[in-house]
Amino acid sequence: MSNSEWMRRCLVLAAQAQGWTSPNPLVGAVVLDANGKLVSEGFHKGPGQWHAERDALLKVSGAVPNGTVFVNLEPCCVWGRTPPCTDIIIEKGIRNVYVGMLDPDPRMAGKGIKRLEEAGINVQVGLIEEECRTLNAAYLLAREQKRPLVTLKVASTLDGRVCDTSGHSKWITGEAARASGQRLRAEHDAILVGVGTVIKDDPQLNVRLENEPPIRPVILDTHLRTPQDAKIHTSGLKPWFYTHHANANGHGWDVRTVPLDSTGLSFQAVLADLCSRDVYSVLVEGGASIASSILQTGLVDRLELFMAPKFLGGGLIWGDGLKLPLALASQFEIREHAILDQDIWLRLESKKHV
Ligand code: AOF
Ligand code: ZN
Repeated sequence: MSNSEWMRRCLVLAAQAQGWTSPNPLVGAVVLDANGKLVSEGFHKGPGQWHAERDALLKVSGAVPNGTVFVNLEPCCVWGRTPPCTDIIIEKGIRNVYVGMLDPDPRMAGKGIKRLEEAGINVQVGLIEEECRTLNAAYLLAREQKRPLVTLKVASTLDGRVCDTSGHSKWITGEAARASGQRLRAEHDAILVGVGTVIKDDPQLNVRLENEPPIRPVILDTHLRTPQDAKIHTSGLKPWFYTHHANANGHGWDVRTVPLDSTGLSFQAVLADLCSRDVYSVLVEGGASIASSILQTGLVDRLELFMAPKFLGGGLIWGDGLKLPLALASQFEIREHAILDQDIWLRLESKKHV
């Protein structure tokens, strides 16, 4: 296998913990012996658990003299919840370390590399770096821009309708598309909807797959209109509310006040607050109006579009009212696509990112 292929293997290993590691990054590691033969693999499973390099190296009894380690993120060099990975790499007699990308965490940011080099290890930084950045896009945004990754999920008809003229939106897409929606929830730290969706659909906003990480419901509720008996209060993690209502703590709910801007509650302020609470990825679901106001902010990093081969000719259109000139209209690039039963699935990414 080539060096790039070993690094790609690290990404595959790391991705197994998708949804479980936040606020930590997704990291995988591969260990080769002096002859280039695979001796061990590992990955980081979540906060407090071994980092990828330690997970892989602890599976090897004894040293790996002149061995090689591949890891998609710079090894850490300080004590956090676990000991520094640079220590075990040095102790095990490793000679070469291939690092996918530097860790923007200020405690590392090149210091991990320096520590290894001072110990006489050959270190190469930057291998399939774009792919490494994409896997950890949420971690990187949080560290570098102090905001979570924002994914907008939309289920629509061919003509972009998210409900019919009577407001009915329940069965736009089929079973397979809905299952993908559940998977998306499992991969994000929080799910965000507007109060309109809570009142209209009374959703549970939880993950209904087995052995999947929980998701934090976040409700944008300017006037605190969420009903006391809404299902989100009981279906999983305690919801977090953002409001501009004066009497924010009247119900004993978890409510924070944010300022208003031209689109309603300041989405920027909500994102900054979520990031400070270790929410590094947000799935925005539900509500044609929330889709419009969030697109307006230009802060959508990913778009997950599920389109049913149905035509309504009436009903709400997502993003309606934005009225962008054509020059500003193409903000996204298609990254992945598939047909799920009868529905079209597109994963798009903002051109501004990765
Ligand atoms: C690595 N390999 O697998 C991970 C790294 O306090 P802790 O132990 O949870 O450490 C968290 C920090 O360690 C995190 O912010 C990031 O800088 C680094 N994570 N580093 O070499 C890993 N998970
Ligand atoms: Zn580490």
